[in-house]
Amino acid sequence: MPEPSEPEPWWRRAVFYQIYPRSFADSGGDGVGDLEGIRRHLDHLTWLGVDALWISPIYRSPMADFGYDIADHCAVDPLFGDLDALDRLVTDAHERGLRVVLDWVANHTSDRHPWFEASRSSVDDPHRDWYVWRDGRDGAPPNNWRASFTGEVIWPRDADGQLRPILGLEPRPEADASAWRREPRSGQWYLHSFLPEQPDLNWRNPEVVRAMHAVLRFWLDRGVDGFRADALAAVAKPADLADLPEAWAAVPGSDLHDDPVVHDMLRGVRAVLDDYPGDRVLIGEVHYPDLARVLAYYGGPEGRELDLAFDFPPMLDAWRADRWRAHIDETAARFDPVDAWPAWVLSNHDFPRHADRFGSDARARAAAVLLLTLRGTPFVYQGEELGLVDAEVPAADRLDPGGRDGCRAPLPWTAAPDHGWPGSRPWLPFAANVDGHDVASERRDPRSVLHLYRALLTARRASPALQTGRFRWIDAPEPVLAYRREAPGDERLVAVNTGSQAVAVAAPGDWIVEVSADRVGEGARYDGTLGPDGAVVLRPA
Ligand code: TEU
Repeated sequence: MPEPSEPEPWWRRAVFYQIYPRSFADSGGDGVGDLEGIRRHLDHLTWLGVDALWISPIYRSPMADFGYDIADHCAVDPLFGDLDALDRLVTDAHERGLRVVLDWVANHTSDRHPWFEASRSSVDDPHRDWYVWRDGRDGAPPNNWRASFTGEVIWPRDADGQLRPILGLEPRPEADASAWRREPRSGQWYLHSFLPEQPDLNWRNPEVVRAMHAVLRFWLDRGVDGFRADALAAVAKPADLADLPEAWAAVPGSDLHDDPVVHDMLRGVRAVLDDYPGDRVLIGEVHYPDLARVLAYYGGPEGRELDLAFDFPPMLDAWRADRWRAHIDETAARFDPVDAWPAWVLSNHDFPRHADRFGSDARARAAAVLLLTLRGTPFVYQGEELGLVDAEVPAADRLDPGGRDGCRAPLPWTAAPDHGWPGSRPWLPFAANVDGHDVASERRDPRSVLHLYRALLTARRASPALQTGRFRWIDAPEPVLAYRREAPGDERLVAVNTGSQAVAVAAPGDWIVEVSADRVGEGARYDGTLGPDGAVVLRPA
């Protein structure tokens, strides 16, 4: 633990809100969200009570992967606005006390990035070695690695009681699943862990390191508060690029690599951030099923690396108390001894929303109580505060090569037919449960999911115990997760019923219901019973 006199870095107390900019708010009437749209809706975010925004990529991009394919790291795509719009957004957010974190895609660029256009132009080009080029094997790709997005998403299954070891994509037999593409001019192949339009950078080349540090400084100089580093497992490819074992043949290599090269890379990035005042944060997407490997990305004796890494295994698991208890225990057992701080997340722009996965509005409410009261930094994905499920996108209308359109539906601001998206029809349909789940309607209804999130965020902000306090389980029957959060002079008790029967949960002492998932009984004494899918935050009477 830090010395008591040492202030906790801001990001330990913060609640982050992920903005997927295409789908947040549109100021231009073209059906795609933009930076000015975000700026105009900052009041929604301060009213809600979040502390920091992570904005998915806003850089110049041909949009093969909707912005995760960057063609110019230091320009805003015209769809989203321009640098002035970004500056205005950062300034206005800061004036409201909101921090702004940008996405940083390290593993690859767009194939239309000038670096790659130079690299592919000739084997002698100075940029050739900025990317990963190899000769083929008798006309076949250099190794057996597969790219992401070549088939259907595999889900962790409930029935076998185990989290699937890897979440990946099932190859379609007819698809070109290889992570390599042959460039006719030289006859060599380039590596693309994701789409062919996303060639992988070679992080062993010091010029790539220097160029990327300059990119980070460009944004840090403009006042951004840090970065969310994309797809770090993909960066960690072994130097020999050897075949993967046959058992992994169907899994994208980007979900498997774990080479130390990524740790050098992250220590370098950390040094860049540490040149700037104010605890600039580095959040990593380290998509491994194994927490021990994720923890290594916080750094070690050779230096600090990430501040936060998403804790994905619970996100991809079922809504069951025993599973969540095991994940929470494992996270504490690994992270607490080395004072690493977890980042909890239920939904993001890559996976079906948890209101869908967990199967009901009531469960999504209970899950919100859990998310916002665990020890660690929570991330809220835009729209989960409305209780949105995914949009139903007919096969013929699908846009995303990874099949992820559903969770990227535009945020509904009003109950009007255009839901606050005037002008052209939004780029994707609205969520299947949009009726009654828009911001304006939910703001009028104190029992809405939106007001539940606000109440939880208000309670959290007022309670040192909920923000950074100790975590201790209390006895409760099996379908219930019950725990104390404790800081000097402050404590809370949380109980979350993952089952659909009412259950008695004794709380030792005398407690008042501060927040209740269904908003019933708040302010009253806790009576010792949780309803079906019930969840409460209790404060001492
Ligand atoms: O996702 C990368 C990632 O974590 C993969 O493991 C991915 O979830 C897996 O292959 C299953 O599809 C990041 C971004 O979040 C995603 O939107 C981008 O498409 C991807 O990187 C490429 O930049």
